[in-house]
Amino acid sequence: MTRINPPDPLLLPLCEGERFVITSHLNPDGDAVGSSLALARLLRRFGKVAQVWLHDPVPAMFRQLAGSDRVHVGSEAPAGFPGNYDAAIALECPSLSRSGLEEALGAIDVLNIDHHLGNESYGIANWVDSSAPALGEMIQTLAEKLKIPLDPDTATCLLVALVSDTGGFRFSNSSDRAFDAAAELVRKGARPQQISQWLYESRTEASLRLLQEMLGSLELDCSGRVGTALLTREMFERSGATHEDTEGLVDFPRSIATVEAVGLIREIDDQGVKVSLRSRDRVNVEEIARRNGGGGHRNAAGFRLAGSAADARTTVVKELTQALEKHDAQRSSAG
Ligand SMILES: [Mn+2]
Repeated sequence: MTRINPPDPLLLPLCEGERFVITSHLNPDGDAVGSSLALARLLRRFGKVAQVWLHDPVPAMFRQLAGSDRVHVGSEAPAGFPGNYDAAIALECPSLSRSGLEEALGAIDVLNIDHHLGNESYGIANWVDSSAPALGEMIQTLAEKLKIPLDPDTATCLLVALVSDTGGFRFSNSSDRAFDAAAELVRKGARPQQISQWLYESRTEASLRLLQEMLGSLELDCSGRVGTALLTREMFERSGATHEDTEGLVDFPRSIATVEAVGLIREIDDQGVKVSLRSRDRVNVEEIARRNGGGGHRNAAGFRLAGSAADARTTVVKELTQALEKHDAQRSSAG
């Protein structure tokens, strides 16, 4: 069920507090980075002190965003934390552990803003709206509510959030609400062409070389409905690619017309692999990931497996084929 709460529970702590730490989840994506930077800018405009603190670095494609160079990165707290701060604001963290900073944040009041299903309402104030197309859209609503005007840099951060989470307005969350929000951000000075370039045309050469290697390993099973591919350590060596260069590679197998579920298997070390799963439609890959000790969303999830990449591929093909068969059975029984 969709829970829609107004931002009201947050207004009092936001107005009363003077100094805030803003954080988001591990491996921050465009929504996490864009929303954090935008909220920091808005709070400063509102006369507050705001420091963004992320466990993991801001990915290169978002480093053009205003304020990204002022993000405090790592598990060590920024100077003066927690004593000099009134509260922390967690964005996009269904549980506080998703921030990677759970222990440190235990020392301070936390305000929780999220749009994920299953948010654990761990804050002293919680605003969770699972119908929001991106967390950025909720920050935009908050700005309106607090009557803080959007400058072009803040609008740009928020449009990055929205474009990222909707996959460039292609995913099912590309609602009228998403387009309304985007129109307002463009009116406030955000430039979609610039953002597209950062998000979709800023790959490194090594990333494309790695893609070439990965595509060489592509296999289709289950009448072309299951696609699997490998990223071995040799591929990283040959292409000169790093972890950051793998961003978005898993989407390529899914772009084949017949493919409904994808498993990308990346060698971590001699001991094991990391599996990234993607699916279309109602095929639930989160179930598979959870059963294997991982997690994620219905259409995007991941987990780790011990053993070789070849063994992992056999397991992944079997799991995805079973998930598709289950999906087929549900569809036929639903008529
Ligand atoms: Mn999001």
